[in-house]
Amino acid sequence: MRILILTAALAACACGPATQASVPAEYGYEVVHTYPHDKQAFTEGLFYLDGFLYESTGLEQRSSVRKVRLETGEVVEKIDLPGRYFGEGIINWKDRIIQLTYKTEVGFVYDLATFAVKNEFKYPGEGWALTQDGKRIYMSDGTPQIRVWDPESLRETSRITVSDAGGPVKNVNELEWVKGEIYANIWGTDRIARIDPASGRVLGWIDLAGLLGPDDYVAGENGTDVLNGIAYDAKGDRLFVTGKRWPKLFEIRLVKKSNP
Ligand SMILES: [Ca+2]
Repeated sequence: MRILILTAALAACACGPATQASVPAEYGYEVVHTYPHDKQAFTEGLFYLDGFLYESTGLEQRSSVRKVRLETGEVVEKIDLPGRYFGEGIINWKDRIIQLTYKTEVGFVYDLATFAVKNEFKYPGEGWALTQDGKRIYMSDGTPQIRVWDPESLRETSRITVSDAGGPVKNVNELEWVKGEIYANIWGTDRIARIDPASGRVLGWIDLAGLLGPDDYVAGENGTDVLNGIAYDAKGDRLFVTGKRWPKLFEIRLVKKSNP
C-alpha cells in the first residue's frame, strides 16, 4: 500500500511543470508612434476601422461617439448623447456602431456612416466595454465576467470568467480582439490582460506603467485619468492605446520581459 501511495504522490508531482507553464507571460512596450488625442475626451470605448479611430466618451452631459482621424486627432463625425447617459464601450458590427451606457441599462445602435441613431436596446447591469471577433460580441461589465452576445440580436449566449493564478480578475474594462485573444484594460491600473477567450485564463500581462510621461499629466478633478482604450488595426498589425483625458494616443509594440 505504501508503494502505491508513493507512486500516486510521484504522479501528482508530474503536474509541477504544467503549473509553471500556466504562469502568465509579462510584457513591456516600445512606443512606435505618438498621435494627438483630445485631452477633453474621457475615453470609454475605442476601435480602429479603415484608417479611422472610433471613440466613445463618458461622463453625464459630456458623452459622445466620434470618428477621429488617427494622424491628426481631427474629429470628422460626432454625435452627443442625451445628457443623462454616460457613454461606455463601442464596437462596429456590419454597417452599425453599438454603444453601451454605464448604469442606465440602455445601449444605442448607430449608422456607421452617418452616426444616425437606428435603435436602442436593453441589457441588465452595468455596461463597460465591447469588442467583436467577426462572429460574436464580447461585453465587459466591471466584474471578472465577459458576456458573449449574438451580434444581431444583442442577446447573451454565454459568459467567460477572467482569471489568473490569483483567482478571478476584477475591473475588466476596455476590450479589444487581437489575433485570437481578448485584450482588456484592468480599470485603475496600468495593466492590460491578454485573455484566452475559450477558458478566460490570463495568458499574459502587459505593463504600460510610464507610458504617459509626467509632463503630460494634469492633476485635479478634471485632469488626467486612467489608462483606457485599446484599438487594433488587424491589416497593419498596429496596436493603439490611450487613456481618459490623455493628450496622446500611442501605437505600441509589445516586448516580452525575460522570466525572473
Ligand atoms: Ca477596443
